[in-house]
Amino acid sequence: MSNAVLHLVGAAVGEGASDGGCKWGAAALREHGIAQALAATGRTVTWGDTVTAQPMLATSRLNAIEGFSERLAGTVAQVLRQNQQPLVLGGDHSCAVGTWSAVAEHLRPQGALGLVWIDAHLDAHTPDTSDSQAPHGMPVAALLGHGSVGMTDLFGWRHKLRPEHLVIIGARSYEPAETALLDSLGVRVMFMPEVLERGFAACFDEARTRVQAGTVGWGISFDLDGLDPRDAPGTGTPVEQGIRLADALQVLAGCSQDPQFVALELTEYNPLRDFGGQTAQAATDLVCSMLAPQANALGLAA
Ligand SMILES: [Mn+2]
Repeated sequence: MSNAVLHLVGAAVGEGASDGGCKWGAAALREHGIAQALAATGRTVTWGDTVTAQPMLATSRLNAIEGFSERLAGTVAQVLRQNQQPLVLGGDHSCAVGTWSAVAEHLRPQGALGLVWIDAHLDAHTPDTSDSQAPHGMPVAALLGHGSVGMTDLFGWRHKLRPEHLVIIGARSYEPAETALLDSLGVRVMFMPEVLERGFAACFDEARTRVQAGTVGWGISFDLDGLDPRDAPGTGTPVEQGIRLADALQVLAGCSQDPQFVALELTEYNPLRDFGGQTAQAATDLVCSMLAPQANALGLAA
């Protein structure tokens, strides 16, 4: 749906993380000019509502994220009903629950959702396994149907993602409970040593093939901490030795051209940890590369 109107949705949530700085990520990217940069690639861009987490109305941090997820999901579902393409800008990664629950709900009458998850972390904790109890470490588990009902059962149904329709790329910081869950479900995880050995291009190619098999639509949830902190220091939870920005820009260029590409989410931009706008620019370049109407709009190889 590369000709669709690109509809930016801000996800102003930091309550899912221990350091809440990501709450200001979407506003900072907007200020940086991400919408204008996307328009300059030739896309028609509109910026709809920013959905804001409201912890003062909640009984706990988890409860705050549950309420936020429901409201974000409602907003994204409305974008999809208008046949527009959502670009959700986080926000800590707990926003993925709302984003992808809505996409799964939208696709449900036709079939299943496929998802490529690029991240330094596995985000596969549940409230039963998480020491920090930070909800931004839980969205993968929730989308797979594990965790608090308020995160797993949006739109009144569970298992938004089937394990074989998910591939995680770039993981290098995780806990045994997370690998135990993902192993038991059979989720394909490309840990960072594999990415370094095979190259990001080969890994993404395999991931795209896997998430397209048996699904009717797919998307990418890109946690900026999947990138190497040398290229993107301003993230919620940076981890050394990640995917290099230049590789990501080249490999992901034009990926939204695929007719089954439904939505993109970019998360964990923390402007309080950025230096000179380096990470904001990296985020802007990334979304422009992925969403440009032609793969070579930035002079990049297809
Ligand atoms: Mn994440």
